[in-house]
Amino acid sequence: MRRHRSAVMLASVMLASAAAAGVAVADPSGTDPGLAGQWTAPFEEGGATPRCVDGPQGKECKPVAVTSSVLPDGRVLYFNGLEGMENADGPLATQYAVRGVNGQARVLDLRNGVPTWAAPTPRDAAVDDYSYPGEADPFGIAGFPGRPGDGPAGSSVGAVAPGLAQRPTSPPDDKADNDQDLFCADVTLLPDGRVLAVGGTDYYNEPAVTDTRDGGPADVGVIELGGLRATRLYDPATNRFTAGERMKFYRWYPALVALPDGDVLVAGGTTKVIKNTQGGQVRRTETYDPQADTWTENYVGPQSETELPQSARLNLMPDGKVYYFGAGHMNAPQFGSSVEEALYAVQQRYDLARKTWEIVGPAPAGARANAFQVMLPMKAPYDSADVMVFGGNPGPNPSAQVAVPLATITTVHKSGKVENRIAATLHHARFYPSGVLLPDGKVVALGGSDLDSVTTPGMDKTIQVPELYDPSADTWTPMATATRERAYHSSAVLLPDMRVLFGGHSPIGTMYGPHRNVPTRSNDNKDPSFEVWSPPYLFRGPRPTISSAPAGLAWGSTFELTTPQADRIESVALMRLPSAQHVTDSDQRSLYLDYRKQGGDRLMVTAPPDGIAAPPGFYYLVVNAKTDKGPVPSVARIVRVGVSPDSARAPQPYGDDAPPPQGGTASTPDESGKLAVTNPVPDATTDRKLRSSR
Ligand SMILES: [Cu+2]
Repeated sequence: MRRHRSAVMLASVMLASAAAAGVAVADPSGTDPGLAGQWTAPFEEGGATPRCVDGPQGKECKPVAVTSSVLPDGRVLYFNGLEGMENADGPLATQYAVRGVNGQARVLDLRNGVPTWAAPTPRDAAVDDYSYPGEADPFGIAGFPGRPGDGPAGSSVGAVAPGLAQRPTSPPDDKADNDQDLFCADVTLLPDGRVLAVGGTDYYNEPAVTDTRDGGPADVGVIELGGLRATRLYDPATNRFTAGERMKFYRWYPALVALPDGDVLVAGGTTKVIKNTQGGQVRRTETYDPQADTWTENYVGPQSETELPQSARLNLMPDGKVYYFGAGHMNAPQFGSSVEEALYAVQQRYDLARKTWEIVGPAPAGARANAFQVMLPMKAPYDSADVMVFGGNPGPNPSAQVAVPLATITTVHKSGKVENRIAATLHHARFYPSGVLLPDGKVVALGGSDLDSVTTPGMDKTIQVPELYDPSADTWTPMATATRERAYHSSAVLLPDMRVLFGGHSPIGTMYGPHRNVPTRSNDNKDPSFEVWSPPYLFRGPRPTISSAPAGLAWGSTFELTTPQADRIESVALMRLPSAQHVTDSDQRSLYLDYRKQGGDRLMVTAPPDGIAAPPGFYYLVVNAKTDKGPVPSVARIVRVGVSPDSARAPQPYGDDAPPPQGGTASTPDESGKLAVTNPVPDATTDRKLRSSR
């Protein structure tokens, strides 16, 4: 404990100096696309049409990209968060559990240069009834300590009275249209190309005194957000969500990691968010086998349990272990606090074979609330990897209100040796930023805001200037300013044309009431639009092209890649298709492959050796050509990495000279707020009628 406290003190000193350094730097003009890149105009589903229409549950608004996954065919699956919050006209604590509804998903297609949208079936991914069939709880609204592994309470009760503790803390049965919200689910792309979404939210008032949708005079109650055991699978081939086997534990904001054998690990998450009786998060991990559709609880003893923050940022590292580096969601005192949250400030690793956790040492800047984490590119033989954590606000709960411009890098070697260092300070402090790994090895930091917008929503100011991190020089360079304010609940992903799709913004209503813009602070309204950034490397002349590459790369094999620019190629990058749950994307990884020139158009390229370097699944294959201004990347071919080769030609969903998307339009930035404020919520009579007719 003593050791831990001194680490935290050291961290605060470093944070203070980092913040001071960040203030002095001016913003760029960002006018030269060759230096700062270039943004498209914002575009959204339906174009510049009203964001919200009247529906059975009140205002139905266009979904926002809180979470985005690139599919193997090059389209993008995204889904909303905090759906229905536009209908609040009073305190969210009593209203949102009644007026909130399941978030919707959409598929965005940019392959032909003009944005188009499709809705999956069902559009809110409500494929199972995830709410627990409200059993009588002897402890009343306080809830009952859950099963062993569910927080310190569950595990300690389980140790002395195993029978008593087997009953999970259970959300009661309530409104059917908001007990399967995708909000807070983590996502990963499976080796077979389906998207796995795990966890989610069930909203209910507990206690619920009266509510307007059941004909009551007002919404009176106290909100609860229950985690879900949900396993949802989206298949791009059928455009459908289906239900997988449920997890053993309820998890709100869990963390997923793709494993070397194609399985997926889930860790952490909360059973009940507001009136948590467990003293912490779910402490056990589970492993999903996508082929068998089964979850296995990983438990061999107390060392199989640990305390992690919600949405813990995790990465599979070169020693084959899954690491926690000190970053996760940490906000108000209540949303996910833990009696053991000192553990949030130490680096931990999980041994997949032994199923045990181990403390590695103090995180370099203590607990990092709401920071982004990204693994930097690896080079063959992939025996060490750097992970950068940037932005956020000092944790643990209750986290500091003010965001910091701090970046740290942790190196993990194959031997298990771990080294930490402080990286260059960002130009802007960023709460809830996004980070996207680019094919030239740089990382772009996007969005976020200056204050913790969970604790003081609506009071923060968005950072619209992206910054580019160059790992070889350890520098951050401001880029062209984005058009829209995208902070809390936005997401960014690398597209197959090596541009960056940046979308969404879904804040909590101002100070937990209706959305209202506070002068000089950010636009507090939801934004369903996207914009696309063309990085500076697209302004360096003609792009190289890949004429052919095999569709399937077997680990450890050598394959032939042909490109007319073979003489000018300076690197071959393999980048995993991104799946960004806002502020975390454990899938992002980039490998520079060894290759040799064979004469003519041919390069002989060596695939990664195994699933530790490259977990099985879909990757962008990109060649970078040399210019005197720096590398210029090709458009990606999409390849599948794993046990088996596939000599079919790798598909390329975007054309070689794909221009940025054009022709889309978007509604005005504050439109959903105007609607929320000027339109009354549906009255109870109308609402009941609509509900009974469904
Ligand atoms: Cu969130």
